[in-house]
Amino acid sequence: MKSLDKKILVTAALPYANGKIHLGHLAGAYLPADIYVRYQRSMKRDVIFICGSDEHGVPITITAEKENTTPQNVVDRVHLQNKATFEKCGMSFDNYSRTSLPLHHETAKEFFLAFFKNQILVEKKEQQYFDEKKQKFLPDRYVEGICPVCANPEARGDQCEKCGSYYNSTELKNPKSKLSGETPTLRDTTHFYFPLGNYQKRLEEYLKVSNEREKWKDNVLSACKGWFNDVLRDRAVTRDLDWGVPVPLDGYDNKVLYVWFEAVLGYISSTKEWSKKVGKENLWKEYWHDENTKYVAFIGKDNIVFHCIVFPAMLMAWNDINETKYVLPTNVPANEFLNFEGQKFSKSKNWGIDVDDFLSLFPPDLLRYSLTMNMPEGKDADFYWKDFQSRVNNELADTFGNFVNRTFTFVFKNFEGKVPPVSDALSMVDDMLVNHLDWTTSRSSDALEKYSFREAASCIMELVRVSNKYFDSNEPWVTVKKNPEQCATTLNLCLQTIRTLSILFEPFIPSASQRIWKMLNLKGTPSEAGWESASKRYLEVGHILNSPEILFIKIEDETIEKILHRMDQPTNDSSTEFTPIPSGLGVTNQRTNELTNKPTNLPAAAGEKTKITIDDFKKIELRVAKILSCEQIPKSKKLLKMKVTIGTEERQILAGIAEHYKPEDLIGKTIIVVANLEPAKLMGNESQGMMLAASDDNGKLCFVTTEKEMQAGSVVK
Ligand code: B3M
Ligand code: ZN
Repeated sequence: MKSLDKKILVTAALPYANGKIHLGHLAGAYLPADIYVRYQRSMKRDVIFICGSDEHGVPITITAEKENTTPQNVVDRVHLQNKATFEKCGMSFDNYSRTSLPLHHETAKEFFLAFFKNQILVEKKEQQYFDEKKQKFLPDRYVEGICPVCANPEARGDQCEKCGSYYNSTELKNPKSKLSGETPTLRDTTHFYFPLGNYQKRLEEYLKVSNEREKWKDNVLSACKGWFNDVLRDRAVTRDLDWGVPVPLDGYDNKVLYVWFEAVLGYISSTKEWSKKVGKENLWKEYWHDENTKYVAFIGKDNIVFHCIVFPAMLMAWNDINETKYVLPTNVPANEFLNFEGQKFSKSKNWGIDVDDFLSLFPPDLLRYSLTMNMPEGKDADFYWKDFQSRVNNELADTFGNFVNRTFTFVFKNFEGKVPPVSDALSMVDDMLVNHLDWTTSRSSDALEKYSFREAASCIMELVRVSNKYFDSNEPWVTVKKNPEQCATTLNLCLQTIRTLSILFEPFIPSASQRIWKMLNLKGTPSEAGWESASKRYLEVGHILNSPEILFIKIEDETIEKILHRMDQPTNDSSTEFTPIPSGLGVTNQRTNELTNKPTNLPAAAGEKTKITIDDFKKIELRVAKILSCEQIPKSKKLLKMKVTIGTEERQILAGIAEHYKPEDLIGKTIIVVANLEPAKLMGNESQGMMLAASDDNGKLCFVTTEKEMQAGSVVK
């Protein structure tokens, strides 16, 4: 283990605030980044961990259009949702910012203007697809068509997901507007371009030198080589859109900076925000403007070109024209993809599981551990529920949990719950265990320094296996009578090993580690004790322990079978099964007449029902609620069961909207509920309230929400 004085800046890709974080995102960028940062903190190094929501770009405006709301509403909701998800799974960001903040806009504009004034950018007149019906330009994903390279019929305007090629949307065959479905026309427009080619030589040199200083991952190097095989083309840094960072020049209304141009600068603005929050406004400069800073950017493989080529080139361009220089990434340890049960995660195909849903079933440590052991470090990997179950049961519960539990149980039974004395003369077997503590600490450290997270975790789990063998071969249940001194030594060393494991496992399974720390009755946290103290035998003889608790509960076959069974269920269910709808006041399910396009589901006239007084109305307690979790009720095609918070308490509410919403699309949503309705039982489940909804022209039930984000529990009147 070498000491390191320099500052460490760690960033993790800013997820788009248009959808939930799934297991693939976690395994690709966030989990490795978090493990790395936690390890560096345990090494007592000066490290900061920066992330935030990427709140601009076409994916977000498209989501807003789909949801018939504004991009701001989408990002407000998803930002909070993703931030909460990350917290739940233990991501220890120092700052989680948002690119819609003025601070970020200023940062992005500053870069753009510096490039513009120094004539780095090139303005080009060009033709761009335009939707005549909607009177809008169609940048990026707003156009779909046939891929010019592989003929994929569903290629997007800027990139083909099938073959990975990037191209100009005018190269697409049979283009269609995503807004209207019509064939777009071509219109003149102007855009600013960043001349990436001018930096190609220096970029190649930068990668070569960086890789010599600290080995870069082969998958990253080969992706970059692929880019360098061609001459790097100029890249447009503006778009005809009204959502994003406005181009800060007169006469460029309705143009914004291209999301990738400004999103990478989000790392800088998020660090600035962190500086402000900790009350040291200039602190961010000590990380970004010090050439000795070690800057590690964690990303998934689809972001490689932006982080290894585009972003460094932008920083080079800035550094060429400014006194204050930015540090370039020291390493970009991108992971490959994680697939789910043999297929790509896909929102549109409803394939995969997001982190929130996962955490409603299992605790975060189980997820963190299984994803680490199966991390797509060098090549794609697959998440299988059965693998997950066997890792949890065999490794966490039967191996690790068992070692901790048998040691504590034995110490409580035979040594009054105190750390037993250790003999001065250790046996060879004792020595081997003690040496293994040292060896594991330094080997896992080496693995983490080179971003080999699987190797590090496997090496620590190997120590658990060695410790279990040590316990078995020493037979303390025999020596307790025949050789009490030896028995005490065995248990002392087992407890010391548990302390070691608590420190070494902390970056991977922080909450289990902290619970062990508490069982050991130690002050502070494993990380505060520090990695370098891990192999030291710091538990004092006679130290009083806390009683043991079960660390990991095994996952039953039945639980996994149920999950697998649910995955097999078709999502589009055309059955006519009717379940009473405990949601929606006066809602019918009549369909629209598609020929006349007239809404046919409205009641004849409003106010037909018996008049009620304001006092009657006041009897109904309407509250703003937030959906915390949501699932389909087995065997029911219509009913969804959700847990909502109404501020002061959580309620279970059943709603007959399964044909209109997927459970995962409802989590995090703000709804209105009748909070004082008599509880009712539907298909064996209690519903403690009713959700308000209305039918649209097509008979689709839409839940009622508030115009702006509000606190759960607010009274609706
Ligand atoms: N938002 C793409 C993604 O979520 C993009 C990353 C930005 S990193 C500056 O994968
Ligand atoms: Zn293609």
